[in-house]
Amino acid sequence: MLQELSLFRYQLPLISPIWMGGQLQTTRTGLLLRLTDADGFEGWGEAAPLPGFSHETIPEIVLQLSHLRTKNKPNPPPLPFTNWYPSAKFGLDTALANLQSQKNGLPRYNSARKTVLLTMLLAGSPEACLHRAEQAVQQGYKAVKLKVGHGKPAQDAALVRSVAAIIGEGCTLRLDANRAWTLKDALLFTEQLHSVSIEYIEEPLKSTRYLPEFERLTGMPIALDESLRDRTWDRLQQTPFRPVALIYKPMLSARPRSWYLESGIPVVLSSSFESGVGIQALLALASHIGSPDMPVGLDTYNWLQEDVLAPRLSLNSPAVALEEVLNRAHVVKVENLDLFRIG
Ligand code: OSB
Ligand code: MG
Repeated sequence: MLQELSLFRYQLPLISPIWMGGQLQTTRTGLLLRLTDADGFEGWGEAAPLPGFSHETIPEIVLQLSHLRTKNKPNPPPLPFTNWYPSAKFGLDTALANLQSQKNGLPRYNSARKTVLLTMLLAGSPEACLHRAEQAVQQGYKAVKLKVGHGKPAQDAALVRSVAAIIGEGCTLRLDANRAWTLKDALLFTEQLHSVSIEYIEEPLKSTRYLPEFERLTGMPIALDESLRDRTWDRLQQTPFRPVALIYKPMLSARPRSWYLESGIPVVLSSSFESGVGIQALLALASHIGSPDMPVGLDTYNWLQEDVLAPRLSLNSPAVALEEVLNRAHVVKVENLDLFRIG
């Protein structure tokens, strides 16, 4: 029997300000959910809508979750909504999974897997990106992801060539343009790449209707991220266009996990600046879905200057050991959180 649902609000400083939702954010704010059962077991989850990407807000999630008056309800509680906000659903599902694993003493990750591979995110100034790329090679990363679309297409292409020269053959290069370019700019960019090998580029175009043409003209492998969250995908399905990967961010996506897994297209699980609680849930999920040699994108964690967990998770290596990051040594620092509401 579930005894209690407590909601806590956290606010964590970022290591440097980031543009989100048209604003320069210096902190990340979210909700933590704590489910407690009659035997005193706890399960933690995180619901943290991302400004500029999520459609829901924290007060809306609180309202939705407040319908779960959990006292003396069966476990799991009946879910009164069919239209869960993605972040609320992620928080609740993962809190329940965490509670279940605390109760039965079994890990919530797939114990047939020892590690999960991570990508390194290259962002910031070109110098910073090049420096990080060197670190990625030294540390043995299998994939890096570079943000493009900020400078002129030719400058971006030059940076991509430099990064590619640094990382060499053993590490793949993923790009993300976050819909920055017109078709013309995207073509200018690709022309200047010369023969650099790219694993894929996420969302190259402002106007997604030209994705099939861009793919046809350049042969560049394309991954979809934002386009899965609006109506673009429905239109693209009527074309010969085929993405090589789908970026799956459970905190932001209204699509069920089964939709991604049944698409027949490789899925790349990614984070959305979650705290350690959400990242632990994503790592557990990563061990259950997808192939063991597909690196996942959880590097946003390293953009947080502080965490709700102590000790912090160590996500600074190309392969993270599941038993090291998903164990009881990492506890939520409840005293640093604002209690929002108890249901
Ligand atoms: O642009 O893919 C993005 C995180 C939050 C919002 C948008 C994005 C991201 C990431 C996640 O880049 C990290 C990753 O994919 O490696
Ligand atoms: Mg993206």
